[in-house]
Amino acid sequence: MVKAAKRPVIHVGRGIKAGGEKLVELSKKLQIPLVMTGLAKGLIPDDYEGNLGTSNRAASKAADEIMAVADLLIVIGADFPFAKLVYKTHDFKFVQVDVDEAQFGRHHFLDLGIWSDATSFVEKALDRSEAVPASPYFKAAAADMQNWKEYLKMLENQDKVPMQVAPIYKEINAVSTDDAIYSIDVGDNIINSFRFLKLTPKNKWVISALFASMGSGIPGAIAAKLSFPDHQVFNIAGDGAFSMVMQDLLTEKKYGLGIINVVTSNETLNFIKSEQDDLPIDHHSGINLAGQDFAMIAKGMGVDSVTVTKPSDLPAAFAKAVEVTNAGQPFLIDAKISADRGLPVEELQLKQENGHFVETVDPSYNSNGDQKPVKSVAEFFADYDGQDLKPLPEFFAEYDVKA
Ligand SMILES: Cc1ncc(C[n+]2csc(CCOP(=O)(O)OP(=O)(O)O)c2C)c(N)n1
Ligand SMILES: [Mg+2]
Repeated sequence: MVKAAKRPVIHVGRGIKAGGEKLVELSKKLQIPLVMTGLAKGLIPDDYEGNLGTSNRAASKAADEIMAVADLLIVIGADFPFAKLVYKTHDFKFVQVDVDEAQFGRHHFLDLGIWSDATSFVEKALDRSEAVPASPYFKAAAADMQNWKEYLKMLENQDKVPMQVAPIYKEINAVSTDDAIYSIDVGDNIINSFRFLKLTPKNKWVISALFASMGSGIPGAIAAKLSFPDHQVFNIAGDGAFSMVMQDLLTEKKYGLGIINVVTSNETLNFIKSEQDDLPIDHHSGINLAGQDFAMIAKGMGVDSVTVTKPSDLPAAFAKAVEVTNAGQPFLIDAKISADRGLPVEELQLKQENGHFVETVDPSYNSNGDQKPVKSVAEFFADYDGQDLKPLPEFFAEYDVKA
């Protein structure tokens, strides 16, 4: 099946655990790009050129595009909760490698089921396969991801005021120890942590992946600090999610838990606002939040804190956070950010036309007219400062990949 495929993709889940490096070897050997489920983030090195990131909404552009053109999907050790959206877009052959045979065919019609744990399968596949020459398809996929990475880097270095979220993640990455633990609350921080947070197998992180329960940030961070007192621990939460559980800052204080609390305050339930952007409704509903002074609230509970409104103030704020938390006390950074929508890569669609692929924006995008109407993919990218982003078909043309 691999030999017959023109555009194979491996979709890997957290079943790969300690086998990430081996999977990279297999991906290179067979020239098959990797897409991860969210929970596999960190298990495959971010700097591997064939790692295209995560797919669906909390996603990278390259992963969504490659999934949309795949003609063979090999799912290894994954139980992808958004399979019904992503796997249903078009026909491809479907191979599932799973340690639990009862899961076979759960998310897609099965062409082949392989009953194995992920790493053993990868080891055997390495052993029994022949290397293929460098493929234009793989090169185009890697170039597409490189283009996306450059876009993210540009966003991290933007110094816009009101502040955007990317510079905050840049600073979190900069002060993080190599075994830091992150508790990511539900909302835009899921999308943004998948895009910006640097994770390796040494890091631990907790996220409410399946039920998406807002308010999981502080409890996750408290659990992390109590379980791993010697590790640096972050709680990263939106203002809506943080407000639901902020009374437990007092718990952090009472038990001397050196947690760095980062609140991304945009006065909006922004994750939901973005969904409403694409619904045919006249106006947004129930998404506005009143602004609050989280730094003052924290101080009222005896927790040291700072408010940040511009990127140039981030380094000092995080330096203070590190100093205070290293001394065994919690700290809070109230980062006032804009409620701009992040580039909704899930709106990109690809279809085959006369031997090549055409990329368009889903017609339901911006149904309620809140964003500017877009006539082309280039305009769509430009609305998110992505003037230098290129659609996947351009890379296919560059590397002479036939549909
Ligand atoms: C308990 C709960 N209520 C509602 C939701 C639906 N929901 C998902 S994200 C979100 C908004 C999150 O807003 P905020 O914490 O301010 O983060 P932002 O997206 O603005 O960064 C909502 C209401 C949820 N996931 N969990
Ligand atoms: Mg918010």
